[in-house]
Amino acid sequence: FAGVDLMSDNNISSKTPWFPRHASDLDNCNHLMTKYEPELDMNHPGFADKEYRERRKQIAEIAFGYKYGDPIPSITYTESENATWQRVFNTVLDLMPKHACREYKAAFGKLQAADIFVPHRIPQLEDVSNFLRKHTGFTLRPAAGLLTARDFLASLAFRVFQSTQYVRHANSPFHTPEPDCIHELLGHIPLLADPSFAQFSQEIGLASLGASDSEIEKLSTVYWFTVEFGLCKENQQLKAYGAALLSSIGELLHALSDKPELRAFEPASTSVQPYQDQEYQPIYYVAESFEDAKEKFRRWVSTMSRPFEVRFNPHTERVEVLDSV
Ligand code: NLE
Ligand code: FE2
Repeated sequence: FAGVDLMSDNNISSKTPWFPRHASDLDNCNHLMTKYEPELDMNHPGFADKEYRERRKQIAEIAFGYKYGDPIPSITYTESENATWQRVFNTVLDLMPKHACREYKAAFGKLQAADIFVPHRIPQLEDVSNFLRKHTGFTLRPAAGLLTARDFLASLAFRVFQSTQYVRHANSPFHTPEPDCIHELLGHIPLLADPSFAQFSQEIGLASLGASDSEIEKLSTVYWFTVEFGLCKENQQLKAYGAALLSSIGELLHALSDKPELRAFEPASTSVQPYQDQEYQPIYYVAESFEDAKEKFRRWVSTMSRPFEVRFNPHTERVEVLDSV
């Protein structure tokens, strides 16, 4: 049928980096980048806070112990953690009507209606995962911290989003360089409930499977400037859809001010733009729409060098490898 052959495993060259073939293989995709660990980074607001570091360790253990199919253990958040959430949540409520893209606002409303997004308590990942499953088939896995790009992107191929569960330090509620559950929840979750955006996220993931290190670098740069820091147009107006903008009032206002440089999203150039992850971005990329971003992304991905194609079979949660034709 149509010149497509399922390849046997032997046909993948021995030079192809290992990649997960089934959602349960993601149990092996939890390698951490160590650069932001509060233990190791002197600039981290939690560096000198022993209690905070203990709490982080305790919550990280949940992620390390997690296996495919387990329900995500719930966490009893402290009063102070819930208060941090509430501070950020209220800024999102204020800014979202004017500055967030329409898909974000629609999903945010559904999360409120489902009683998952409320001001006074941090949502539990298990409830969020069940919500997403109903809307786009995405589910969550707990992650202990910032993962390597290869592991993180691979999970997206299975419509699995690796989510941290700890909370940012109470001293830096409005901007943190590392992901935390407030960023995941207020930044990523609403759009993962949007079908078009979910598809875009999965396609970045599929493109990453078995890719070379330099291709992973390009794909994670595209991810950075779209899923994390993307701006889009809506009736000639600029709106935010990037998760790191929507979870940080500080950076959102910066992005929409006249300070940064704005460029049109064009995967070939966006994917090689160097970036830093400590301060606000000096450059943002503007997409015409999710559909347009997807189209451009597809065209660009087809120029990548991988000698095979992949497709995800949702019935078996398996990635099938196809000989490219
Ligand atoms: N800067 C974001 C925030 O403060 O919510 C987190 C970025 C994670 C890549
Ligand atoms: Fe993120």
